[in-house]
Amino acid sequence: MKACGGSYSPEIRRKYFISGPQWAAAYDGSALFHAPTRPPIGFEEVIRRYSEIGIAYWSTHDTDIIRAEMLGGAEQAEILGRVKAALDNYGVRCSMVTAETFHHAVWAAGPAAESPNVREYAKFRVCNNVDIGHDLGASFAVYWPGSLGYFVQGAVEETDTLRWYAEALNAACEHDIDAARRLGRPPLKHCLEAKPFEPQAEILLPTSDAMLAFISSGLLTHPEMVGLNPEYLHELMWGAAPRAALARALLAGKLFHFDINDGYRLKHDVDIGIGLVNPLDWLNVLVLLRSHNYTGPFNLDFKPPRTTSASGVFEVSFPSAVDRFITLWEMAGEAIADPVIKEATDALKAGGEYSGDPRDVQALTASNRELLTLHELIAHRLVQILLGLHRGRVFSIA
Ligand code: 3MF
Ligand code: MG
Ligand code: MG
Repeated sequence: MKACGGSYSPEIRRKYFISGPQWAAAYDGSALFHAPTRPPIGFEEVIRRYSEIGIAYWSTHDTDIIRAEMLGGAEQAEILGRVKAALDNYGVRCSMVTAETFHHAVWAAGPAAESPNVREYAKFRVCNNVDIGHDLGASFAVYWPGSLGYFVQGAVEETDTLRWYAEALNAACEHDIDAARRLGRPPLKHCLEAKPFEPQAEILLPTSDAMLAFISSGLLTHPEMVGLNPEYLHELMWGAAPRAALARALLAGKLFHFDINDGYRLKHDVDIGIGLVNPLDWLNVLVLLRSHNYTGPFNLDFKPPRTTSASGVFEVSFPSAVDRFITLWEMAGEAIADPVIKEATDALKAGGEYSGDPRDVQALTASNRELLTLHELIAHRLVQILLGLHRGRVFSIA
């Protein structure tokens, strides 16, 4: 990392609303067909290492820190006490909490299963998650309904399942309204996170757009409290343009939280660190978010590769991901202020000069013909900014 250069200091890194998930740092390299390559690590160590790097916020699933059997009991209070002590000690803040409703065997038929007992338990889990969030000082609760779907066709009635899922979210929001009032804190922002497939074969809310429709379906009692936590790769996975998905969320006023990572189209969820696969697309995503004054968290939801060692997770994975984010964010600022892009964009918006018959289709086409070449020029300029060529750098030819 020293040889690479281009690192930011922990003080600079702390200026950004970047959060490090407990599960990302604790990911041991295991997967279907893959045995772990790294030893287990607890929250105290993760929070300490995030603090050293300059990652100012931490996020967690309930079961990343508390075993399922212990949730809601005396052990939960004891563990949360230790989490708060670690956060205070290392100057890190908890930004987001999320209930795990996909991994445990109880969720084999999902968090909105036919069984009323399982659905009651799901309500307990999301309400308990709200309590954990307030206790740790978080502002966001995230829901990834990974097992809301099926493997085989016809066994699940989709409209029932979606209604039951809404009931759990309604329980969380109503519980939050009471908790917030009691504690004198603002209610949490409740954020839905979509993924098109994985772990189920078919997912009932596969995209951020499906979730926007669900939020305004009339099934939620507090749709104003519920927004989105899009994940960059989850949109790319189904073949979408993540930037366009984010634009739709922005227009709906629902871009609350953002999981940042990278990967490939139409493949599974490889969760690679931001900017290692699609740096140009990432630059463009951040141009959009900067120009719309997005102020929510950037949550580092990637998985350090199995080839990275336990020390490499904190020496390379996290600092390099943070530094690529900061670089791309600042570069996005340059792109927004770039005089060439600005002049080209202004010219496009002014349109071709023409004062003849407004329905003369040939003349209208001709008046814009030269101007539209600027689309390609803007794309070239963005690549120049990405590669540093806008500052006049050229490559020598032998
Ligand atoms: C799965 C994910 C999840 C969610 C997490 C937060 C483990 O692909 O992205 O990370 O982000 O459950 O709700
Ligand atoms: Mg995610
Ligand atoms: Mg993911």
